[in-house]
Amino acid sequence: MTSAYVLNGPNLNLLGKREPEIYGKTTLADVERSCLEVANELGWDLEFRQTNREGELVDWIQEAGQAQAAGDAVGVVLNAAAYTHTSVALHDAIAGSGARVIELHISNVHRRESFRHLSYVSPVAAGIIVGLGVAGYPLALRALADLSERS
Ligand code: CA2
Repeated sequence: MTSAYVLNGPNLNLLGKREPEIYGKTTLADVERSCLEVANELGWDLEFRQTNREGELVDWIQEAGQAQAAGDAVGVVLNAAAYTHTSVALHDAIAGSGARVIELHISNVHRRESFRHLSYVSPVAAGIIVGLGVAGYPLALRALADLSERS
């Protein structure tokens, strides 16, 4: 079955447990459930993962790119969290693997500190969803479906 990857970066394991005024009260397990509903509807397997390690995100993006090239995956919803703003390695992994990536942020990073305004992911992303809360995750999966049908 075709897979969709939802990859989450550092500290997102704390979602719903800390800073609810910024990120809300929904946990990452709740987000996974909402993604599973959409994946089931679209007939996809879901690879929903979180890591605090940059290199692990690089490995997973390469894995997704290879699966996509083999016709076994539609792409990646990527909330790279703080690595968004720092990681040339993630930029290179996306560009080098050819993975179709929707960049996602729960908060509106453009209303926050200026260091969150720069993204190394955006120039190699197919699209970006920012500031819609955790509702952005299922929307991003639907966007992957649209994009993969069009290409
Ligand atoms: O808004 C987003 O989704 C972010 O990617 C979240 C990152 C932040 O560094 C980005 O600028 C924007 C932070 C993820 C940490 O998540 C936490 C959740 C709850 C409590 C503490 C951290």
